Amino acid sequence: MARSPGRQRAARLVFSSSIVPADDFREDVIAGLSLPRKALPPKYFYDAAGSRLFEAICRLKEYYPTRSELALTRAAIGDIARFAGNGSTLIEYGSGESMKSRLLIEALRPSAYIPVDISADALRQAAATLQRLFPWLAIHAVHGDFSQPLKIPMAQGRGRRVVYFPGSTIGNLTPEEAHAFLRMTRGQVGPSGAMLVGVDLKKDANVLHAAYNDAKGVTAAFNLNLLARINRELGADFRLRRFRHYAFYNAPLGRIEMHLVSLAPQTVNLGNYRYAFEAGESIHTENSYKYSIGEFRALAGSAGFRGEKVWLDSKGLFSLHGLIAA
Ligand code: SAH
Ligand code: AVI
Repeated sequence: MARSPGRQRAARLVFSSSIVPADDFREDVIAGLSLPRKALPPKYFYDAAGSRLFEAICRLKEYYPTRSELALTRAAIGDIARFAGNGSTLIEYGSGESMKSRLLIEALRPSAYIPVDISADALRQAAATLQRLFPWLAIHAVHGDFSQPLKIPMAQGRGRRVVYFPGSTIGNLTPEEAHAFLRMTRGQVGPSGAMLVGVDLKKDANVLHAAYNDAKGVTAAFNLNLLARINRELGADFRLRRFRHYAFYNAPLGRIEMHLVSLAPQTVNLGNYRYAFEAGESIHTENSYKYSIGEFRALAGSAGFRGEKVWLDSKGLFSLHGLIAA
């Protein structure tokens, strides 16, 4: 007897969380603000408000990475699907709204799709939308943090394992962290596995500067939301008007740096902790590394992958690397 569509959906979408809502956020904020050069981990941008702001960034005219990666994926989807293999188990890290994944799911018809994201709200919404769009697809959404060793529920899937990591989220890791992450995924996909990684390319610093300093101030709001989140969740008393978004391309290190700069001498309280800021002192909130094709292939090679394919958009702004286990 045929199952009702409602029951079918319920059976095919599983949500699990490997994040213990512990004091990690508080501890990381205290540790970061206690450094001689204050810094906060970018993974904390993504509460519900931060995920919405990031989605707004993706639609800005200055923010070319999303448009470029979508265009190159559409243009090369047949080749990308052949590379990854039909019926694979598709694991996506930092899946967010799973926009690009839709193209892959249509073309690959994976045996299971396992999106992993630290933002529970974005993940739930994306998984529900995908389940409506692809009722045949087994989805196991994992609320998790990929900067730590993570167990992925592979049992649902069959076929080759393919890790998808679009958006150049790998650029938000230091090269050392990216190396550790690639080693972890190499272990997860095994000797016959593959990986598809979206990587933003080095380019004219003016183009980069505009992408992280948009005219509407959405990137500034995304950056400042980190302080708003610390106020909301940890009861700190950051005065947002006393900090300004600052982003620039650090050419020697090949990365965009985002900072929040204190506009005046001030102190900020978080529980029993008190942090003094000088005028002009900054909190370093994000790096976004840009890699040439050769640089990224060397990094992937050092972690046990071989660069087999690379696809570019027509303007040569963004790359998608097809890696296979070496
Ligand atoms: N893949 C999407 C979204 C990129 S934004 C795209 O290409 O447009 C980065 C995504 O990674 C966000 O959804 C964010 O919540 C998630 N993320 C950032 N750090 C993370 C971490 N440490 N663990 C898991 N997810 C993380
Ligand atoms: C998610 N990540 C790749 C974005 C980037 O471009 O580094 C985050 C972002 N930060 C500012 N704008 C977008």
